[in-house]
Amino acid sequence: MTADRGSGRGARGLRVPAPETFSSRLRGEAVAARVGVWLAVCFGLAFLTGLISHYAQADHQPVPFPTSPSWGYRLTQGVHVASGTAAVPLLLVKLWTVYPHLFARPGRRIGELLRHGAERLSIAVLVAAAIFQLATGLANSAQWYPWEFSFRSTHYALAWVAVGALVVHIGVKLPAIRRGLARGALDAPTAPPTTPATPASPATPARTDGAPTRRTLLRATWLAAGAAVLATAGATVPALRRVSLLAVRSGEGPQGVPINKSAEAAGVLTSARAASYRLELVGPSGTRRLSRADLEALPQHTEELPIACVEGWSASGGWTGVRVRDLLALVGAPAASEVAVTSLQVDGAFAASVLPANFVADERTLLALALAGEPLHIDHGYPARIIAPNRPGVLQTKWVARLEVR
Ligand SMILES: Nc1nc2c(c(=O)[nH]1)N[C@H]1C(S)=C(S)[C@@H](COP(=O)(O)O)O[C@H]1N2
Ligand SMILES: [Mo]
Repeated sequence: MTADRGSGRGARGLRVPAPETFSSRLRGEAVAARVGVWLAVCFGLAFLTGLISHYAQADHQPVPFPTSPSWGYRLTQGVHVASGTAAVPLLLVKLWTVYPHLFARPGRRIGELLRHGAERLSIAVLVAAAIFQLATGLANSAQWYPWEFSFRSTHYALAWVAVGALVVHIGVKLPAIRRGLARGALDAPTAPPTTPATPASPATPARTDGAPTRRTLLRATWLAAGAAVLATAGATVPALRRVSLLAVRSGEGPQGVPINKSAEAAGVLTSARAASYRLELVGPSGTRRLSRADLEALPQHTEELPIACVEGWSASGGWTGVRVRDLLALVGAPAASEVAVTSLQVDGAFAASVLPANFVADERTLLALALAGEPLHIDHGYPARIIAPNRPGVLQTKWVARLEVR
């Protein structure tokens, strides 16, 4: 390494650090590879469960999303948010471990410059997409939307970018990953990232003073990731509720189920309580209008089903109401019909949804009138709401005004 490449002066005489300036022996391939493996696991899990969630909300499903198990979406979305949360401390440690590479200068040869530039660009895409995914996902689970774009489509598109860049990155770094994971790499004295690891020599201990070792750094990293998951997982795992200080939604809420949007926020306080409320049923044999008393007079069924919000929280409840398929029979429609659901809520992205035919045919799909043995709380969708098994929370439409067979 020549002196002029080791460090240099920028255009304005600013001293630009060289990778060698960063002397912490904690950095290097051993830590980067180990943290990287877990980052890849987290991003892989988040990607797969994200695809499931996206498909469950898609308008056109070539293969219908299944209604069983009823807790399936609750599980996959819980894993989605937990893996994304765990990835936050992992990504921070990983970036700290490798950022001195930012200051590496390539040689002057055109081939070297091009290779260096291409590698830099792919890393920039990966890091930007990863930070974007974690930041928007975290903000979303905290119900904070400081942006104008559509969360779902943007988070979905960038997921492909992040995973694509990740696959390229793993491919390019495979030799470094192998070296980093090799036995002894953790204890090697210092493994300058750009040269092959020097074999660990027992005569040269990694630790010369009271400074933390790589093992300590890794342990702290796993602890931080675990703590991040525990601090939020209570939003879906009842047993963890008391340790989940950061969980956005706990078990609180009327009738034991949290609330995302109140009747007041949805602007339905008056319409939902109006004595003139009628559920409009539209089917092949015409239109019927049913009051809440009419609905209560129909055969009632109780199902234990979760509300599983895309934001990661979920809660199970005992819902009582009329089977949607029984309602369709009143207007001459077969049980396996697609149904458009409209809320009393006048606007808002969740004011309408579609029940696919297999969901309508499932006898657990209810127009719920009661929760936990009491009439629905107005914030849970009084006078009537949709509750179906294995369905994303956003589609469990509250304050239902109309069911139309398509
Ligand atoms: N009309 C209407 N229905 C809605 C919503 C809404 O904003 N408006 N929010 C949905 C979302 S995002 C979730 S997670 C569930 C929450 O139901 P809960 O408040 O009864 O727990 O309702 C769904 N139904
Ligand atoms: Mo939700």
